[in-house]
Amino acid sequence: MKEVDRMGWRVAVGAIAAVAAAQFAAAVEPKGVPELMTAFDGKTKIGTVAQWEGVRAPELLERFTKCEYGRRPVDRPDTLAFELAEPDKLMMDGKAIRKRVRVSWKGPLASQSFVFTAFIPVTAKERPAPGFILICNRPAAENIDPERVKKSGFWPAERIVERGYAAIAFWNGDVAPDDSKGNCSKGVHACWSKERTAESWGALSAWAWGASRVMDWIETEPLLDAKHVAVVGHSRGGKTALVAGVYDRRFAMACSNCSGCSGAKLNHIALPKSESIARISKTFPHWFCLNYANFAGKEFEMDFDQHEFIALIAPRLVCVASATKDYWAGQRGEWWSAKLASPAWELYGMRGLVAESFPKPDAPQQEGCVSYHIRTGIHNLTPYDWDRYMDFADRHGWRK
Ligand code: GTR
Repeated sequence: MKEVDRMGWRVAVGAIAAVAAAQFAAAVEPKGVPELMTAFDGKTKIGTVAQWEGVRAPELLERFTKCEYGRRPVDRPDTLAFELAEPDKLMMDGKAIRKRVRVSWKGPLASQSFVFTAFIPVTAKERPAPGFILICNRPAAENIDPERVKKSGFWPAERIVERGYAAIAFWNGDVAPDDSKGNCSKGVHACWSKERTAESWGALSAWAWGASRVMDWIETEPLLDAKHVAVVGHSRGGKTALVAGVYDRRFAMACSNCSGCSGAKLNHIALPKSESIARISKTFPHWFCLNYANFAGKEFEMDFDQHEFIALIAPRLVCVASATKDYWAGQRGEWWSAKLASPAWELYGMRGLVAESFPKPDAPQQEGCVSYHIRTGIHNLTPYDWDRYMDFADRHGWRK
């Protein structure tokens, strides 16, 4: 390599590293963020729970439904049914009862079913157990093995049970395929419609709908404490966990791990290394309603943003988590959403994210009703993250 080329190469590498470092280390501030507590009419200020629940939350929910995640044709179908897919089994050295449940439904156009797994601590016989539902977006056989031959840090079921929580999981692809070319024409989408309109529900909404059907079963299961159930997901699953928490108020907590763009990440912040709406709506058009693509390149012009989506979960609990090397998810944007959502909790006399600034790695901010942590490492869901989610539930008395 000629000396001049080598220098050019060094300059280029240096420039890339500098952008990444600046994005993470420097205090990049959001700009022009839509005001959570001002209604879309630009005049009405929201200062009470009644105004929030009567005016602002409904108009925000409608905005996110119409413009981002799409409209569901149905909530709980009348035809919904549960049956044991296998007899119950004592597992994990006698510490957990395993249940395998098939949930089925019939829509106007087709029928469908899927099986999920629940490991319930045996102590639940004395007192119903709180639980965590994982929306698993990684290969099921390796990550949510019901036989526990394959064990993965993505779903440390033994650890979850040991800490007194039920570990429940299903595979997102069993509800609707994660297929960018499929145009939402299979799985649960196909049970209700053959056509996809601008506002039709995308895959994120469909997967979250699946989590709600698991919740329907939990409400029938005496070993489980349906009032203390969290929904957890990573990456596309982390976006889905927020959708589940927003659209189904039975979830007492939503844990959004490394969810990034169209999940926890704020759009009104310049993080050039992170995913954009243009990119996500092109690569994964099936995750959203078709209207979402209209916002490509318009991040700073939008009159709604993801902090407002998180706020819709108030006054329930939310966990947002990032990883130090996960620039694609835009860590500071994830933190800012958690921070800027917090006034919604304050209306209820509670606290949201109690933190003045972006934390150091591995120093969780868990004092209020919104938890944030950034773990050292890459884009992943790990036992460290799970422990923080369970710490937060413990803190809020879930195992009292
Ligand atoms: C990426 C996508 C992200 C994130 C991730 C995942 O390719 O750009 O938005 O969701 O996939 O789900 O693993």
